[in-house]
Amino acid sequence: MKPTITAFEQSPDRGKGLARDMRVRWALEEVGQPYEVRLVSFSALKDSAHRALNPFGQIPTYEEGDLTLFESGSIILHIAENHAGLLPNDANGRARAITWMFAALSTVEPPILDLSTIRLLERDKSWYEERLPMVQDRLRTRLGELSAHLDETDWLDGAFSAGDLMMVAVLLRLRASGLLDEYPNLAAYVARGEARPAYKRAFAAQLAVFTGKVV
Ligand code: GTB
Repeated sequence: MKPTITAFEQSPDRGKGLARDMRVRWALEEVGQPYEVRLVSFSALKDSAHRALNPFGQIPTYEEGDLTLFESGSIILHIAENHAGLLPNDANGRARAITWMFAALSTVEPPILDLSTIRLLERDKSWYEERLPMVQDRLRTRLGELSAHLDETDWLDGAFSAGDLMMVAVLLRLRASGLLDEYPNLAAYVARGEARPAYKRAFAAQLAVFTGKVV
C-alpha cells in the first residue's frame, strides 16, 4: 500500500527542501517505496481534520492503511524498520544507527533551530546583538564535536544509514548561515548526502510543487 505524506502547499523556502517533508521523501526514495503527497495550506494545518493526524498542526504526517504517524523521526524510523536499506542487519549496528538519528534530532538540531529562531524572529530585540554570538558559539561546539567524530570517514558509523539521512537533513538547514563551511569535513558530508540519487529524486519532487514541473 502506498503511504501518503503531507507537505506545505506553499513552503516559505520556495522549494529549497528545508521543510521536514524532505527528509521523509528522501527516506522513502532510499528504500524505493512510492508515495503520495497531500499538500496542506497553513490554515488547513490548524483545522481539526489535520490535527487528527498531528495534534500540533504541523507537517509532515504519514498515513499507511490504518496507521497514522507524525514526527519526522518516528516516520523515518518506521520506514527504516519496515524496508531494507536504511538500517544495518546486525542488531548492534541497527541500535547505533538509531542512536545517530536521535543524536541528530535531540543533540544537533536544537542549537541549529536556536540560530534560525534568533535570526528570523528575534532580530528586532534589544538583546539580539549580544545573544547571537552565544547561540553561534554553542552551535560551533556541537559542530566541532560532530566534525571530530566524523573525521575523514564518509558516514557516521560504517555504511550510510537512517542516522546519516537524519544528520544530513538537519545540517542542511545551516547552509545559508555559512557556519557549515567552517567545518570542511561536515560540508563534504552534507554534499555526499545530497549527491545520493535518492536525495536528488526527493529534492526534485518537492521542488516540483513550487515550479509545477512534473518529475
Ligand atoms: N518535530 C517535528 C518533526 O520533526 O516532524 C517538527 C515538525 C515541524 O516543525 N513542521 C513545520 C510546520 O509544520 C514544517 S518543517 N510548521 C508549521 C507550523 O508549525 O504551523 C519546519 C520548516 C519550515 C519551513 C522552513 N523553511 O521554509 O525554510 C524550514 C523548516
